[in-house]
Amino acid sequence: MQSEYLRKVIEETEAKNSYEKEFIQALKEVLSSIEPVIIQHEKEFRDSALLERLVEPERIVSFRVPWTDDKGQVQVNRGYRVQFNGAIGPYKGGLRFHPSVNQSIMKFLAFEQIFKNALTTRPIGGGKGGSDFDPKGKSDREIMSFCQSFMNELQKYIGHDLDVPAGDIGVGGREIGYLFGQYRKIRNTYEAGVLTGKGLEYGGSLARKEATGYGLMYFMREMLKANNISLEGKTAIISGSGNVAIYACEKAHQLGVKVIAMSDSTGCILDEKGIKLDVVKQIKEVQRGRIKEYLNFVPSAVYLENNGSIPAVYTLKADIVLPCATQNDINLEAAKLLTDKKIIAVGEGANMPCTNEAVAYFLEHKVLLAPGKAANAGGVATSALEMTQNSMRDAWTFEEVDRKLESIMINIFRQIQEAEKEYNLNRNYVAGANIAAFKKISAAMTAQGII
Ligand code: NDP
Ligand code: 2IT
Repeated sequence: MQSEYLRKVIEETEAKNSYEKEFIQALKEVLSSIEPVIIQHEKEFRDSALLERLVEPERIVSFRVPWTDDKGQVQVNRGYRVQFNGAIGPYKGGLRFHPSVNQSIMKFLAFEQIFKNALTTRPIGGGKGGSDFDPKGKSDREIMSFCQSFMNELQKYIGHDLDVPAGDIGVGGREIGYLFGQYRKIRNTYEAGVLTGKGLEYGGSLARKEATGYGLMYFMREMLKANNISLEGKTAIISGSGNVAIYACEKAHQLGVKVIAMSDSTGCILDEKGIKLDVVKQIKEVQRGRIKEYLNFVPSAVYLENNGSIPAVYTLKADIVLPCATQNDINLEAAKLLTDKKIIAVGEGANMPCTNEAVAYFLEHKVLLAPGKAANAGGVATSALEMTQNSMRDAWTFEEVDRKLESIMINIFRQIQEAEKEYNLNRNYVAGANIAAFKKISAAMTAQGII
């Protein structure tokens, strides 16, 4: 590393947050790749402590969430909201309900979100929240009870011009409904734009549910096109079978890609004839079951249980790999295995699904890598479109929202290409995305003074 200033900021931030490994991982990936811009503006950034301010969240709240289960037993979880950077607009980012949630995971997600949101070109800053609550196996009544208690506290910190949460792992339409209802009851006002991912009956946007997965495939099409490769006729494997995975699969099929495998945290299904998505939707969206149940509908498919350090889905062979589950799903070992199988491209539907070592390996071996903060930005971009519709008290058609989403994804790829050209990045789209986003964020922060 050439920049003394950059090295110092990374070292000091790491020392100060040494117990937050996911946050440090995200920080290092971003900061190391924006060095060419830092070098150009080193004195200005150093004098205004721009990087020191960038790595310190504007605000973090952590709170107690007591709720009562169906047996009458009181349970206590921990809730979070990280409001990382509001220079470009109200804090915006999802809520994650998963037992693994802790402050490090919240901070890495919120940090990534600042850059992702900048790339969308919509006026939204970066935030994230959630809880270590585990929705698996809970009744609807328990989910509602938890969501209401969570909102009792969260409502103090959010608002349509302040901070606008949405879904993420474990938070979908059902949870957003309960959260919105409680916010409305407590505030005694119909503030539609305070949450996105709402139901269509009460202010939600058409195509928001589909947006992250669809956007991922629009981005992949652009990236491959720039490398003279067509998506059509390719095969793909997808990790995960939640919101992002399902709609990535749907758009992949529409674009002529055959998806042969999907997974959940216990294992994957392989269907060489092409995944039957209506079956996956029935299992995951209606029954809230396990991916293994696919075999009850399609007996010719194969189920592979996870065992060992690589999720089973990554031991399969395909042209395109779409990690749409969770962070650090692809480690170096998995990256080597996939590269040996001659994959063409990886599209990060999830946030930080590849370890930094895996990213470096893919880049070194010329696997085209679509970084999450660009490739999965379609979800939050469409959330911003939902906010716009809420402000206008209007509702656009599916086609209108989808068209806007597509042009946002094309524009994100263009911004990355411009950075690629300007800084000679040679198809390193990870660096391209980080640089394009950082230029915008640093300009907004500089313009607003030292705050
Ligand atoms: P869902 O809760 O709908 O689905 C998550 C999927 O990932 C499930 O199939 C889940 O399996 C699987 N999974 C596997 N391992 C894990 C693990 N260790 N922890 C959590 N989940 C695991 O979430 P989404 O589809 O909304 O989110 C998937 C990813 O995409 C996340 O990284 C999220 O941050 C990112 N993302 C989401 C956006 C959105 O709009 N929803 C936008 C941009 C990014 P199981 O059921 O077995 O837990
Ligand atoms: O990671 C993400 O971008 C999301 N979970 C979506 C956030 C949003 O506000 O729609």
